[in-house]
Amino acid sequence: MTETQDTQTSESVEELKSAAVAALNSADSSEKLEAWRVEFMGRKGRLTSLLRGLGSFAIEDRKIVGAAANRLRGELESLYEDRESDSKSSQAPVGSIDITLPGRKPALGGLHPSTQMIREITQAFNEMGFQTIEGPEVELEKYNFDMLNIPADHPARDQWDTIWVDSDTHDDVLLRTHTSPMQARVMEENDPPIRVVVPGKCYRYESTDATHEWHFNQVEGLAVDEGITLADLKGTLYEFARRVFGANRKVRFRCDYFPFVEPGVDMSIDWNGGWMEIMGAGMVHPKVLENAGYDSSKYTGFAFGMGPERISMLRNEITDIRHFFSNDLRFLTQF
Ligand code: FA5
Repeated sequence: MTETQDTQTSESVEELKSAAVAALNSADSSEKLEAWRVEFMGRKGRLTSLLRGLGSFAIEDRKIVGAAANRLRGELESLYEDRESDSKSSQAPVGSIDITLPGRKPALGGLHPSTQMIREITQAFNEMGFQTIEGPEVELEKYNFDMLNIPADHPARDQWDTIWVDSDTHDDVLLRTHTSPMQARVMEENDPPIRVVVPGKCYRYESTDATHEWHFNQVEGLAVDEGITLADLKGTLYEFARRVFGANRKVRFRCDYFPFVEPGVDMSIDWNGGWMEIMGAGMVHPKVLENAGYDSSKYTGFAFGMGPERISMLRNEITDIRHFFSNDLRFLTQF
C-alpha cells in the first residue's frame, strides 16, 4: 500500500467512526436507535460495506484497515448496547406502571383471636391489681408436678397427659401441661404480697374434640397475702365474668379437685342449654405454699387457670375449638 492509499483508507474508518458516534448521540428514540443500527451495523450497513470492500485491498493494507474496522465494530457495538439499555430503563416506568389504576389497600395482618382474648382477660385482671408475667413453655417436671403437690406416683398426674421432650426416657423435661408451674416459680422468687396473671401456651398428649385441643392457651392467676379467703376468690372471679360476659350471663361455680388447691372449684358458663367449663381454681394448698418456703400459718392465697380459647368460643359463638389453630383465613379474618 502506498502512503496515500493508507492515509485514505484509515481516514475512511475514522470518518465512519465520527459519523456513527454523532448519529448515535442524536438518536433520541428507540425508532431512531433502530434506524442507526440498520444504517451502520446492519447486513447492508456502512461498516459491513467497508469490511466487504477490504477484499480489493493489497494484502498488507487489508491487515491494517481490517484491524481498524474490526476495532470500530467492537466499539460501536458496545456504544449501541449502552444506549439501548439506557433507553429501555428510562422507558420502563412508563411502560410497566399504570398510573391511572386506582390504589388498592395493602393486606394488613391482625392479632390472632387467642391473642385478642388473652389481652382482654389480662387487662381485666390488670385493672383489679394483677401484674402480667410470662414463663417457659418447656418446663421441668419439678415445677409442672412436684412443687404442685403431685408426686411421681400420684394418680392425679393422669389428669394431664404429658408430652415429654425425650419420649423414650421420660426425662424430667416436658412441654408444660398447664400454666400452674408458674405459681411455684413466682413464689420461689418473690415474697408476698403477690398478685399475678400468667398467659401462655400449654400442651397435652390427648385427642381433640370440639372443646379440646392438644395445644391451647391458659391464663393462670395467683394471689397470696395475709388473710385471703375463698370469698376473695369468688368475688374476683365473678367480677371477671361480669367484665367479660356481661352481668346477665349465667355462671356456675362448684367444687372440683386439683391437688394443688384446697378447697378446689371450677367455673362454667352457660352454653347452648348446658355448661362449658372455663377454668379450675381454688385456695392454694398449704403444701404448695410450704414447698415455696412460705409460712402457711401466716399466708393464704387463691389460684385459677382458665382457657382463653373456650372463653372466646362462648363470646363469639364458635362451635369448635379446632378453628383457632387450623389457620383458615375465612375464620381468622372475622376477628
Ligand atoms: C388445670 O389445668 C389447672 N392447672 C387449673 C387450676 C389452676 C386449678 C390453679 C386450680 C388452681 P384444667 O385441666 O381443668 O385445669 O384446665 C383449666 C382450663 O384450661 C379449662 O377449664 C379449659 O378452659 C382449659 N383447657 C384445659 N384443657 C384444654 C384443652 N385440651 N383444650 C382447650 N382448653 C383446655
